[in-house]
Amino acid sequence: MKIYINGKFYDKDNAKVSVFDHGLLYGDGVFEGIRSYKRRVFKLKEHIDRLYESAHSIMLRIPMTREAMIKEVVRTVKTNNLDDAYIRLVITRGVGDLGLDPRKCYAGPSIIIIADKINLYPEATYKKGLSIVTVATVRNLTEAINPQIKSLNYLNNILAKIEANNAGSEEAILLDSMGYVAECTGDNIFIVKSGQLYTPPQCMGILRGITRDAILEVARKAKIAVHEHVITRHEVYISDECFLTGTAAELIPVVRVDGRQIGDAKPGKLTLELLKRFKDLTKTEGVKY
Ligand code: PXG
Repeated sequence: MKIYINGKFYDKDNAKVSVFDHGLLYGDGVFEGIRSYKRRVFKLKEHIDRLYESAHSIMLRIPMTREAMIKEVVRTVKTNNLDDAYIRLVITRGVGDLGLDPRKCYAGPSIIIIADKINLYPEATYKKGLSIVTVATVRNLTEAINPQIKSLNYLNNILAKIEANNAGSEEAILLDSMGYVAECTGDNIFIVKSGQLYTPPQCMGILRGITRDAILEVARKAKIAVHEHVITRHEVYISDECFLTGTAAELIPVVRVDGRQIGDAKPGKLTLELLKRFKDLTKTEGVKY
């Protein structure tokens, strides 16, 4: 495995950053998780745009154009000779001192690209569906750390994941401070009711997932009515189908929420239809290498 750090490739054992890097000291930085399918990097431009928007929001200037970054991502998957890959792109504030002042990170950002494989859940879970729980940890407040910023500080999500794990579950639903459904720890959430698709809107304090947008895109093309609308837990409980979307998990059915059975406790018909259409999209969309 060859890992890209600031323009050079290193073996896994030698791919290192300083203990003074503010990405490590403070979680000061941004990242993206990207997938490639059959030598096509899926929605690469969208991921790079989101990365630069996250960076802009935290006033981290990435010392490379978006076009050059796209080339470096492609160069990294090519170098690793992977047909299907999970790509982790990490930009940290870089090396500073032990104070948190980002102005003192004189060396500038560290750019890291890792291309590897990832299997978030075993195949059986995709067939059976997930059982998930709502957790007490509220999603980060938009006015504090906007969930749209895909920052290196993921403690909000990790705490929710720990709560879910403690309750014997693989995934958590986080609510916003008003009690509405926001999203999961690394995925967006969808429900189906009477043949129509619902997902919380971007303004709800969620990460606007690229897989979420791709599902909305294929659903609209399939003439399925889609609503970006606030959702309560009650609406999740009485939904016909439920599923989660994310780059790592792709599209995973949910069959139980807080002990309530969803539909007939099997991956739903529309869920499986959308999964098929999503898979088809991954075959045709993306930057080739
Ligand atoms: N919400 C949050 C909070 C996320 O972190 C998504 C939604 C889905 O977004 P995309 O663009 O991937 O459709 C994410 C994705 C993991 C993992 O291991 C997930 C993410 C990042 C890193 C790891 O599941 N983020």
